[in-house]
Amino acid sequence: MKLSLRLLLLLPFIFVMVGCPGDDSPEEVQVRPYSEVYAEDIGDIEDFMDTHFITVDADYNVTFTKITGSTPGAPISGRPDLYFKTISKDGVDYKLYFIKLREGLGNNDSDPNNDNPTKLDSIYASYKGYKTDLTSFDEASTPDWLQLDQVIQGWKEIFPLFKTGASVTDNSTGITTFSDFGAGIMFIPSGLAYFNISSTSIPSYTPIIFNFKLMKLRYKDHDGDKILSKDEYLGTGLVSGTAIDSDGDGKPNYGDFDDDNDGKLTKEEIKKPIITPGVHPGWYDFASIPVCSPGGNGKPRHLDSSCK
Ligand SMILES: [Ca+2]
Ligand SMILES: [Ca+2]
Ligand SMILES: [Ca+2]
Repeated sequence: MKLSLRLLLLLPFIFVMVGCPGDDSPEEVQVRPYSEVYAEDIGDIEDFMDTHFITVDADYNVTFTKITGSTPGAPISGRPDLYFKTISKDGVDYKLYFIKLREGLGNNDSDPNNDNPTKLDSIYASYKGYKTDLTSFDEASTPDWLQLDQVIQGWKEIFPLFKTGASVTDNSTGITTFSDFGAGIMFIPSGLAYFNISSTSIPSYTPIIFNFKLMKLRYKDHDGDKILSKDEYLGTGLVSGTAIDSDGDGKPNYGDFDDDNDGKLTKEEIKKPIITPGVHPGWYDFASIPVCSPGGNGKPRHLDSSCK
């Protein structure tokens, strides 16, 4: 758990400092160009997918095997459940490949809008990470809670495409059994992972592979205004999008205590909970927050600075 969290935290430094032989002063090592590294990474990933196959057991545990004369198999690159998502970042259009072994059926509360995490939320997931030589650098064989706003970008992009499952806890043993969870594999170029950051288990500029299972999620409320961050970030319930900054002060709504900059805190502008049965119990239903009327501009009252 501790190792997993430490590995997945992406530290925002740009230069690594190394000692120079015969000189006590550190030397700055220039970071390699993103496009140059990506060309190598995607070559490694696509070569891996052409030369390996996977086997998946009944509980969605994955084994990777190199295709040889004695271990024949259908390459990953030909699988019908292989997809990719394009991520434009640092001047590179990254191809982020993933396999949907099972999208996940969601929890069993009949609400389809609370089964996918967003890139801001907490997930309860098991996973195993590999380099393309199939050495494993990290594993959580039983699920851990992880915060998607604090992990590598590859995870932020892929987990929202999957759904959680259902869980049942045996009260006598305390053992929880999961079913119908999302399960997949992602192939991450280093520019969407650790890039120039080097650790003992992952050298800099290393593309990495994870297989994973998404068991549960917790939607977060970063600014404590009782509107879930996913609704403040996206507004429309989509799984990808741009952070909304209603008052244009540089703080996105999910981290702004006063979204319309009218001097009243968002949580005070919405006086009382508006709860639709079955929809995020205990939280405001974003779609039901009233507009200011008469005289308002049709926006929810906490986003309408003319609403006093
Ligand atoms: Ca909030
Ligand atoms: Ca703002
Ligand atoms: Ca306000």
